[in-house]
Parts: sequence; C-alpha cells; structure tokens
Amino acid sequence: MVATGHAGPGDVNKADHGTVPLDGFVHREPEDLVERARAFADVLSRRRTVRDYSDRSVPRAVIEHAVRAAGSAPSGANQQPWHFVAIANPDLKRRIRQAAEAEERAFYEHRAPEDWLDALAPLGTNADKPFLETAPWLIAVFYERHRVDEQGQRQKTYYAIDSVGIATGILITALHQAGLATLTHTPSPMGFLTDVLGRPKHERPFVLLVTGYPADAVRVPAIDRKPVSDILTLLD
Ligand code: IYR
Repeated sequence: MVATGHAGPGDVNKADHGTVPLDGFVHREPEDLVERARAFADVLSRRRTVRDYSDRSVPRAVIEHAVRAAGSAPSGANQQPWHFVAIANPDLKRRIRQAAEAEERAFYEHRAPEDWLDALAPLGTNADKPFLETAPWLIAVFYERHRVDEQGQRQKTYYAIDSVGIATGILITALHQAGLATLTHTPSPMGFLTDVLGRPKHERPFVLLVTGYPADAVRVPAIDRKPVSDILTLLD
C-alpha cells in the first residue's frame, strides 16, 4: 500500500486491489492498424439482421464462445451486470413464441401508435414470429437492476443497461464473425421471459437474440448504411 501521510489507524486504501501486467496486448505498426480496421469493418458491413432461419443445428460451443466474448465487455464498476440464457429446447422455444406473439399482436393491433407502425413498414414485420421456433438458438439477455449479495442485501448496479448494451453488441459481432445470422428481437413488454426462464426478479430482460443459419434464399430489407462521413466528425 502507498503511504499517504493521512492514513489513520485501521485506514485501508480501498484503491489498492492489486494490479497485473497488461498481458496479451499486441503492439502493431500503424499500417497494420489500418489494414486490420479496414478488414474488420468489411466483415461487419456484411452483417444483416435476418428474420427467416434454417432449422439446421448449431453447436453449443459456438454459443459458449460467443457469450464468453460478450462477457469481455466493459461494465460500470466492472460489475458485469448481465446474464445470458441460451435456449435450444423446443418446448421452451414454443412457450416463448406463444408469449411473444401474444404481446406482439397487442402491439400491432392496439398499442403501437400510427407513426411507429409507419416507421416499421419498410421492415415488413408483423406479429408472427415463427423464427422463435425455427432458429436453433434463442439467447435471452438479462441485466441486473440491482444485485443481491450473499447476505441477501440489495446493492446498486451502475450503468447496467449501458453495459449490457455493449455486451450485446459484442455478442452480435461474435456470432456474425463465427458465421451465423442474428435478429435483435424485442417483444414488448418481455417480462414473460423472466417467468418462462425462471430468472430472479432483480434481473430484467434486455433483448431476445435469435441466431442460426439463414433460411435458403432468404431476402432482407433493402436498406442503406449511413456513410462514415455522415456519422463521424473528425477533429484533428
Ligand atoms: N417488437 C416488434 C416491433 C418492432 C419494433 C422495432 I423499434 C423494430 O426495429 C422491429 C420490430 C416486433 O418485433 O415485431
């Protein structure tokens, strides 16, 4: 511990949790950085949200590695306030589909305001969600609204939603990089996931990620990505 000169008896330096070397960081030359950044952006430019899936199975190890990648995300106070439930079980997938479609029917028929339906029209979505049964894996992502310690005491989490959003981005990227398609599905509300999957109430569903091989000859909406010149302001 570093002596501060102010430490009184019994005073512990809370910041002194120990450090380790930055192992595994690879220093690369600037030309390599550019080439690698270009190559990765090209890989991700081929990511598309897919709504029709093949029922071809996908090894569980793919899901495990992708979730390991997601779990590397930075998080508020390093609390890692996330939990992932990966579902291949047909009975659970059917229950999730039934509950999601019930919410979606209410959304499309009553809850959604006209402007929201107009915004969704180009995507061609509706209340039918067959992919929830066809796709080999559903990954329900939860965040901790607060945490419960070993004594059963409630503790705050910091930036939990932001953190789980970053982790989900990495999860989508990892699955794409592995060679799978994904759909970021947000049935609304999705509290039913807590019940169907038996998660504790202090965890809240964040997103239901659908993943697998795309269906044969699948088509996707004709959309553009904003050019980098529109989304980046460079001040150098
Ligand atoms: N949850 C609905 C509606 C929906 C909302 C948004 I914002 C989208 O980008 C897509 C769909 C559904 O899944 O159909």
